[in-house]
Amino acid sequence: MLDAVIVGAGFAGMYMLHKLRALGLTARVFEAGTGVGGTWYWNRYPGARCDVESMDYSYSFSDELQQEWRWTERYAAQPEILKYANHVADRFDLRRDIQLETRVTRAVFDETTSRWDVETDRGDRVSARFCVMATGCLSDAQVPDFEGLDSFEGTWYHTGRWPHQGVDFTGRRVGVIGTGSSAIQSIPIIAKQARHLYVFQRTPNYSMPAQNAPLDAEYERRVKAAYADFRRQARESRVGFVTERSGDSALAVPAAEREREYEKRWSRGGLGFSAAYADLLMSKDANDTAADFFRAKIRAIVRDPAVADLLCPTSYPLGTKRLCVDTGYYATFNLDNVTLVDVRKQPIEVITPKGVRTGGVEYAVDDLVFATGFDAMTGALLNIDIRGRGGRRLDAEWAGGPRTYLGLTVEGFPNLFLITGPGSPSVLSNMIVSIEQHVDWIADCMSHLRARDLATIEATLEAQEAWVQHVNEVGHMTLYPLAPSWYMGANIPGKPRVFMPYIGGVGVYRQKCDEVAAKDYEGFALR
Ligand code: N01
Repeated sequence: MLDAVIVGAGFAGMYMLHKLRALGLTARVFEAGTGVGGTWYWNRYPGARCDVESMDYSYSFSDELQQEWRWTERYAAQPEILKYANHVADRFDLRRDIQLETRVTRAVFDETTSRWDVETDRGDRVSARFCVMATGCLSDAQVPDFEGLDSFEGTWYHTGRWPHQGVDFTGRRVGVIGTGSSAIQSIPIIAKQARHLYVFQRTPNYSMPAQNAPLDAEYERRVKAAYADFRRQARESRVGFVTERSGDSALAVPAAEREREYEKRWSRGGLGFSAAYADLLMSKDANDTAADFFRAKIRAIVRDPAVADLLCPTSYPLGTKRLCVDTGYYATFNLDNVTLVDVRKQPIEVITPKGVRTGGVEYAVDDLVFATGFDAMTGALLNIDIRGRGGRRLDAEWAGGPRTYLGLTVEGFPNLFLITGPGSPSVLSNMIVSIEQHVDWIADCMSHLRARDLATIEATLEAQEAWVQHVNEVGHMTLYPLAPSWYMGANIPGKPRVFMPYIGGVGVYRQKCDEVAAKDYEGFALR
């Protein structure tokens, strides 16, 4: 009889476990992988690197941890982040409550006991008062249903399920399908190894140079000397890290000044570009100024004008699909051994035993890399058969898109918590900041129930409907819905088109969650 089951041992599940132990609660974590680390355990593709800076993308809950850990680069690479996750697991003795290689398949709320009955693919059956989904927003890797893939005689990979021993593409002909963040990071490295690389692009992306570098020791010292304040500012910020944010309209400044601002941000690198002007994600005209700047950059880097043209995004505003961050991406298309294949006009027809056919042409490859993304935000949750009161099924409740209260809870599913669920800032933020906020809130909520001797907490339908509407309204005040992005569910055939994350900002959202708790969990039924 456990107090809590936690699904997933990524950054969310590990911190949740640590926090529950501190409350004196018993918990078991089930994790499908052979190790901890979540995203950073699975995504081992060449070039995998965080696009939030190391000093920001790390836990803040332990000052000893944040003081003692030393990042080597401005943007940490996947192996280093995975090492950090393992360090945390050891340092806080988490492993004894983490059961690896175990996938949760079913979670059913029993109304007679007010407990969750949880089943796994290993035959475990456990009963817990609380069920916490720390399943990740981008963990359900997707390989499109291409005809002929079974017949392919080479080897194929998905970036999000990369072999642990790595892959050496030296001397091989490789095809990469997709040009999102994962592709954009891996393509420059694969191109250096491969005899020939074919990049199959359906939609070009806007990508910023990372301008990665060894971590500046003086910067590290300054941050560590005032880490508490640094973290506070991140928590109060819009996106979970502090970036120079302008309050001006892009259209209110002279073109030359705007150019200088964009140029400054381009040289600085990273995700801060969209904060250059207050209306870049609100006004199409403002956005066009930034998109034009990007297209000019692409044309200046890529020598072949026809290739440059293909690489220039034109069909959606900058930033409305996740902005990418790269090292040498566009310049890779100047290499003789790299060919960009447009699969927009002529989609991939079939995977043949020898390669990929599109537009009547067969591109022969030895290896295929699917950088085709994830069933984001809802995929991993709905892969579990989750049933609430009266046998209500989560997949049926969400048939028209996810519906949550605060992105944390679902009406009809008492004592079920989602960490960084749809309807919370999650993927629009520094994930670790959002994870810590949710874990702290959930732990406080559990303490509250204990102190008041209450069995369950459940969102009311009224509060949930109002929240869903609010999330939608603010989403639709922005340009985001103009892009067929995974934020909108548009990358998965048949998935409802709903803007899933909450764009109100990390600081504002935290305040709302705190207010709800302070008002005796307003919008919830406590029983
Ligand atoms: O996946 P994606 P990702 N035929 O969905 C293409 C985070 N992340 O793994 O745009 C041809 O972005 C698809 O084309 P289109 C980050 O939040 C972070 O790259 O749908 N192409 C697209 O180009 C990111 O946004 C980091 O037309 C097909 C690509 O596959 C998120 O994870 C690094 C296709 C999928 O791109 C997901 O990124 C990596 C088809 N049938 C990831 N189906 C960092 O921190 C799909 N595509 C740096």
